[in-house]
Amino acid sequence: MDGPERIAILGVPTEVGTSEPGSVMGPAALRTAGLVRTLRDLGHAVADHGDVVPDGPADAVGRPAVAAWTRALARRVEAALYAGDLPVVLGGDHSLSLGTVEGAMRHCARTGRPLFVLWLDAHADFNTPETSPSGNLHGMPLAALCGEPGLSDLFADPGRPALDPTRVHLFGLRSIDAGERALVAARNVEVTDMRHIDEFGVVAPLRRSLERVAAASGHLHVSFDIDFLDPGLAPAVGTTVPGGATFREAHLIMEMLHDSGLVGSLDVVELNPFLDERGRSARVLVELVASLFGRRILDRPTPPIAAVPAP
Ligand code: 4U7
Ligand code: MN
Ligand code: MN
Ligand code: MN
Repeated sequence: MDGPERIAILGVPTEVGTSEPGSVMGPAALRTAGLVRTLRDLGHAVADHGDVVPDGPADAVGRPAVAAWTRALARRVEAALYAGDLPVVLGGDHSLSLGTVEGAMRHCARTGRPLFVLWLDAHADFNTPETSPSGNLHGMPLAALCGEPGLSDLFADPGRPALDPTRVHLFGLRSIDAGERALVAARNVEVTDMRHIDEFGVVAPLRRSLERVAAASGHLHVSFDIDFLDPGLAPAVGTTVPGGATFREAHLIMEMLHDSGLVGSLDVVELNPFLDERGRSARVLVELVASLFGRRILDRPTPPIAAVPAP
C-alpha cells in the first residue's frame, strides 16, 4: 500500500452469527458516516460494489445462513483480489470473516503468498460448538478457519485447506472462554492481550508481527472487530468488554499498518448502529480506516525502532 490503491467496498449486512440484532445495519452506517468519500479524498480509486447477496434462501437461519453468506462473500473477495483490488468488507457480524478469509486463502493459493491474519478484537473468536457458552457463530470464525472439527459445513468448500493458526495474531484480547483458551494455547496462536499492551504498548508486538509477514512476502488480512476499541469510545457493540484500545492506540496501529504496505484485505465488523450514540462509533471507525489508508499528520512514517527519533 504505497500510493493510491484500488479499493473494492463490499457490504455484508448480516447478523445471523449473533443473538443481538442490529449489525445488519452496519454497512449502511459506515457509508452514512462517509467511508467511501473519505477514502476517495485520500486519492484512492474506490468502487462501492454495494451489498453482497447471500448464496441461498433469503429466510435461512443458523448455520445454513452463515454458510450462504460465506459462499457468496468468498467468491466476491477472491474476484476482487484477482482483479487487483483491495477488498474492504463492511459488516455485519464477525461470522462474515469466514467468507473474507476463505476468499483470500483461495487467492493466496493461486499467488503462492502465505496468508497472515491480524485479528483486532476483545475476543479470541476461537470457540467450537463444544466450547462455546453462547452457541453464537460470530464467536467461532477463527476456530472454523483453522480447521477445528465440526465447522466445515460453514464453508463453500468443506475440503478446503485450513488456515495456519501460527499465522494468526490475536491483538487486544481481554475476554476468552475456558475452552477456547485451551485451544488457542494448543494451536500456538500468537496472542497480544490487553495486559501485554498495557505493559509494552502496541508498537513492539505489532512491529514484530509485521516484520514476519514482510519476511515471508505474505498477504496480511486485517479483521477489525469494533469491540477491540474501548466501549467508551465506540459504544455500538453487542458484546462490550471494558478496558479496550484507546483512540490513540488504535490510530497508531492503523498508521503502522499503512506504513507496512502489507495489508491485502480488511474487514470492519460488529458495528451495531442500533446501539450507537448519534453515529459516534461509525465515525470513529471511518477515521481509523482513513488512517489505515494513508491519512497522516506529517509525512513521516513511524521510526524503525521504538525509540525517540533523531531530530
Ligand atoms: B465477537 C463469546 F461467550 N466468546 O463465544 C461467545 F463471551 O465477534 C463472545 O468477537 C463472542 O464479537 C464474541 O459467545 C464474538 C462469549
Ligand atoms: Mn469481539
Ligand atoms: Mn470478533
Ligand atoms: Mn461482538
